[in-house]
Amino acid sequence: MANIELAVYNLLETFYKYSGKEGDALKLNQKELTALLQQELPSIVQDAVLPSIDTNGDGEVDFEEFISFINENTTTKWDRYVRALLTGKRNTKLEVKTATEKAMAVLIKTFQKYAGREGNPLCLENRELRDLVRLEMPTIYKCFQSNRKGSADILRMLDTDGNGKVDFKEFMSFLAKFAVAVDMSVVHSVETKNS
Ligand SMILES: [Ca+2]
Ligand SMILES: [Ca+2]
Ligand SMILES: [Ca+2]
Repeated sequence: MANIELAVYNLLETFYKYSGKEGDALKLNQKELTALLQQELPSIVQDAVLPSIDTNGDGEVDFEEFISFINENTTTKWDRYVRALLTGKRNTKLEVKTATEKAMAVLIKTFQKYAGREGNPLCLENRELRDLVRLEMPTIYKCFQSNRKGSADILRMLDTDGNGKVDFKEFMSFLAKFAVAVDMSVVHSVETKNS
């Protein structure tokens, strides 16, 4: 499977592995969240408490809240990674001890791989973006194709500040929306069928 899509599926899988342990199977309670953070995200703040992730304040963490937490932390990792690269530090490795850390590293490395081909090495220009979506997110690419949309439409959709290129932050917000859409179509369609 394509890198980016695989990373998104890994994040989904991790979330439901922990949310299914007790109580509401589609949400993480404090205990499940703590277990997930300790076992899957040792490189991220360990004192991340539920209220800071639970943005709708219902006392639990749903997939959408989880993915914005991942989005924020992956962007922080990217900033740190780029700063280290720019200052010529040798130690620019990303932590990849768990499947979740690996998924985050894949997002960073894949973005960097395509962004570095031409123009600004920290942003995806039109052609780079098209290739990334075509090869690493084929499901989205097919969607655009069947709606007769071209690479300019892909760029317009991701480039929220309209400067003609896609930075890591814009890429991650798109990815978070994609992850939530996958969650809706995969997990919640099963839920409706069963009820
Ligand atoms: Ca919540
Ligand atoms: Ca570029
Ligand atoms: Ca932009």
